[in-house]
Amino acid sequence: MNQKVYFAGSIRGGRADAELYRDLIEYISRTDRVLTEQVGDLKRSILEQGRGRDHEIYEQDTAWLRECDLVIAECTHPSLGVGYEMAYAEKYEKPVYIFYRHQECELSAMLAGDPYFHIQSYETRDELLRRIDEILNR
Ligand code: 6IA
Repeated sequence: MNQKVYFAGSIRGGRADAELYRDLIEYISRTDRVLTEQVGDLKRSILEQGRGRDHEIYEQDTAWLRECDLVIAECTHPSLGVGYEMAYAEKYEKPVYIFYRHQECELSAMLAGDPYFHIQSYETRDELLRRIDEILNR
């Protein structure tokens, strides 16, 4: 309850799962606080932002990674930014929960091979929501 959750999902890596990210952020927010709501923002386009805000985004996101209680990442769609965030969270010893749909992707060995991460594959959205409930002690 009321934990600060850093939710990570692909932005420039591809927005095919953006609706799923939005739904997960909404689901987590029922009891806890998601710091990174923009990851599920369907109204903003990755084309809109240009490169001018990149440093600001980096500073804000790394500050949130240091501040959060735990990290939840959906990694089915590969993203350089999400990979960086996973390593950054490990450096600051944050618990990191990584989800992916094994039928659609082969998770990078740099995540799958790192025993620090809690990695779970899933097939259905209900299964994913149940696992999130467990993580959040609901
Ligand atoms: O390499 P990627 O862009 O796929 O990296 C995605 C990850 O980096 C996400 O988990 C975010 O936490 C972070 N990130 C990347 N771009 C942004 C961003 N852009 N705002 C905040 N965090 C970001 C502006 C908003 C965008 C929806 C237009």
